[in-house]
Amino acid sequence: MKIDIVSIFPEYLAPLELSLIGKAQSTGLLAVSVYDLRHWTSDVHRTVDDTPYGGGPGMVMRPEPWGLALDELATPEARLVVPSPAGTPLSQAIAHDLAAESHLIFACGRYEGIDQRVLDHAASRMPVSEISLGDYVLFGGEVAVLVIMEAVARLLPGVLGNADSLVEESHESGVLEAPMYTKPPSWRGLDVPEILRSGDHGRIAAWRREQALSRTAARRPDLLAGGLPASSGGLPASSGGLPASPGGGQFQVPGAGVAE
Ligand code: JD8
Repeated sequence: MKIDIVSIFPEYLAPLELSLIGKAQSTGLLAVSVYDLRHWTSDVHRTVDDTPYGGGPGMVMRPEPWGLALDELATPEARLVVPSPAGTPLSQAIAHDLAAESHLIFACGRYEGIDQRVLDHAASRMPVSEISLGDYVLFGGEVAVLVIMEAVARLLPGVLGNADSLVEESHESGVLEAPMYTKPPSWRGLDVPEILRSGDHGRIAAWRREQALSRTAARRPDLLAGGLPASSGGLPASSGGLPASPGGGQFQVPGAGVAE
């Protein structure tokens, strides 16, 4: 996958050289290039912002440098990704969609944002995705690009050590993960649940499913609003639970009331 990132703070993206994304670059799974937007300015002050039309606080990023940058970086396969608090909330499904692309161009905004005509013009020659990390306000798009890159890169074949771990995880299976434990069996008076040391994989799987569902019901009932995700394997027999309801609809989670 080819990744181009344009920012007025290119050093903010240095963490992409580290760890698994750094390794994915060295093995050729990822080709990441980071550019300074000021490269596409021509005035002595290398100006990238100006006052907003219609008044109001702050500054807006000028269209000209962005237009020249995208003229140079665009390819027939490219998708433009613009982090924005007004974007579509990032999800595992969106991460999968982006992971299926061959070329992503990330535009990191700052100030009050990027002149809207940059996105409108780009949309005339490539798909454009405005994506938000969530309902809180950041200084700019750089940290959002780090998050999106991590969520996407780990879905690329060969990036994760064992792709198996992708299957069980939260948001991939539609329910939150069960609690995890490792050695020692007892720590500061806290013991690992006996069942996990029983070796009875059937009971362990049922326990983990029950833990995942009760956690999800308690912390993220919104994830269960459409019924139990098929991948959750339904409720364990011990909870007298119903099988996963393919089309969603009625189901019962211990103590969680009936979800409409
Ligand atoms: C891009 C400029 C700052 C935002 C005035 C503060 C994403 N989930 C998210 N929250 N905030 C952002 C985000 C913020 C950005 C830019 C993304 C470019 N800003 C602006 C509007 C209010 N300042 C984000 N993804």
